[in-house]
Amino acid sequence: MDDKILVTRSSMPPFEEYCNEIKEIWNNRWLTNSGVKHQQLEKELCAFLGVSNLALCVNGHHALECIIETLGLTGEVITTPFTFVSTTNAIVRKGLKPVFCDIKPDDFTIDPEKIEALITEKTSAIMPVHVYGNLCDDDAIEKIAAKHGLKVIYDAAHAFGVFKNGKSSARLGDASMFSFHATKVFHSIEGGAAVFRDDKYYSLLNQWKNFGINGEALELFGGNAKMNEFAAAMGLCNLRHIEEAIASRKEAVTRYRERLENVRGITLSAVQKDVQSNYAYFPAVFDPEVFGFSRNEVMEALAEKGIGARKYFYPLTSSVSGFGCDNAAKETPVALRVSENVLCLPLYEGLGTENVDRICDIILSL
Ligand code: T4K
Repeated sequence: MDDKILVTRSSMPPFEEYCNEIKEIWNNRWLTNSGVKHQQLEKELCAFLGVSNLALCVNGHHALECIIETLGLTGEVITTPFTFVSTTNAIVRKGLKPVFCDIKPDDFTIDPEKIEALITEKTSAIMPVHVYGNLCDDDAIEKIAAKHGLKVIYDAAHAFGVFKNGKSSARLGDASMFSFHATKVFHSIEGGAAVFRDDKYYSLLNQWKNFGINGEALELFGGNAKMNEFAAAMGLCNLRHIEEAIASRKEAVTRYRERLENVRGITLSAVQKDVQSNYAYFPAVFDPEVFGFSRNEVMEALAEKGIGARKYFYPLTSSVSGFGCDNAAKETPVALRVSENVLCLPLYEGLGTENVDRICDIILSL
């Protein structure tokens, strides 16, 4: 058993495998700007995700900003406040207004039944989040988007390697953003990617991520969001081990469910039918009235024993001052309730059932 358990722990390839992967970079001294590792990783990720285009970026956040720029979004974007603050920040930083929609209580993704009431003549897109790797109700969302002529951009930061009836999460919507941060199921230390339904956007995104440069022409006010070769090399190594990583996470999640599924006052995320999960996070919602302890008390009890659970996601991103959405939390009551009661329990490759049992023993002996 591990002494100290944090909410997650980066998966690492064998040390020699990474050293071997970076040898070529060392020798050719080509360290960034679409080098050989970058090109190879884009190709391998396209094959893994079943897509025809994928642009690597320095991180998921900048991939999302570049997608917004590439698609030329304007005005208002309907999204949820129950996410990592990056989603909302990207919208605001690109000069758009986030309009917050509530989430479903069972899987914490955007509630499609509440979207249409939020559409105005200024709405240009819907940006749902596949939170914890739970897939949004894409059929319902895309029907609404088609009816109103809106783009759909998924924040798929948590959904790498998730498939629905064999179809990859990367093939939903007009575009998807993935995060390859060190804390994710698949990582390249820092990193991210943009995927488009329409291949024509791939080269435009590459322009946005590289100062707007197109040959000798300077056509856009782009920034710098390029992935370097050492990050791409880490991605290549980790991709070889992705099945093992997911299988190990699945073992831990299965054990958590066996121990916590039927406990009164604890609600676990619904298991989605037809979805092959990546087991990215393990959220548990504690009802203090029924369970007898609040999630803060559970978190403190775990912390006393060296176990770091985290409040992903608290507070709601709509509560950030300056967004001009002061009442938003009241307008998304489900998101507010989940945010105030949810705790993500430790989950990572190699956590093991013994550690899961130790965590559950602490929770269940409160
Ligand atoms: N959209 C969504 C829905 C997201 O969740 C995220 C990122 C994004 C967009 C943006 O994608 P990126 O631009 O990041 O690619 C972490 C991550 O930094 C962030 O990537 C992630 N979401 C968010 C949910 O979690 P913190 O502030 O909680 O990370 P930190 O440093 O407290 O680390 C958490 C635990 O992870 C540590 O206790 C130990 C472990 N860890 C951490 C690091 C940095 C490792 O094992 N290795 C490491 O290198 O934000």
